[in-house]
Amino acid sequence: MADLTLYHAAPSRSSVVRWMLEELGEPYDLVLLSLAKEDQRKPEYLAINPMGKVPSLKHGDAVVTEVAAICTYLADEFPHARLNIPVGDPRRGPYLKWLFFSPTCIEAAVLDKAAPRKETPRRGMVGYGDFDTVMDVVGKGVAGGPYLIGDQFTAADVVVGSMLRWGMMFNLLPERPEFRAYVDRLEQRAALQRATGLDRELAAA
Ligand SMILES: N[C@@H](CCC(=O)N[C@@H](CS)C(=O)NCC(=O)O)C(=O)O
Repeated sequence: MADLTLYHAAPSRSSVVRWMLEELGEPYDLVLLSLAKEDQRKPEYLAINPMGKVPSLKHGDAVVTEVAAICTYLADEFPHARLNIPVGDPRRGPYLKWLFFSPTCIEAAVLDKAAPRKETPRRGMVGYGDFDTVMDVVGKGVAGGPYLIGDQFTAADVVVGSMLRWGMMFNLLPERPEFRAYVDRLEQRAALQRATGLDRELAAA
């Protein structure tokens, strides 16, 4: 039995963590949940994640939930993989910014655009401001590169990259050339190809 267990449904947001685990190269076990059968609402799973959502990760006795938190945690716990930016490194600020920016700004902006609210809230009330500003900020972030933190591929690329990849796949994001070039770069990674292939097999089973 591996020390790491991912509670997973394929494909879903837990696929992001699967990619992260493949990047780490650490052994992990999977517990598969069927969202269609509402396994995520069963008491035994709610005891792990009371939100009734995947992913969840168990590492020994520790439980971590929320995609970005799990990726940040894994990168710090397994620093040999060089997917984190350690405390004391001046690049840690921008690194953490991108890890938080993805769920709080990119995902929120994309989902609000896909399912607009009846009344548009004041820009000042909305954490992400407005959709176009979010897209411009991410566009600048990925334009240099090759990664968000320059030459080093990090957990932030797994989180932000997954969001852009998924958003373009479902036409929820504009197909900007800088987004496309960045996602194409990420898709060359063996770990992402492995995770995607394994998830395809699971989804087809
Ligand atoms: N904020 C959560 C979102 C997780 C989430 O919404 N997961 C979806 C799958 S993509 C889910 O579990 N849906 C099942 C449900 O809500 O019943 C995270 O980042 O981990």
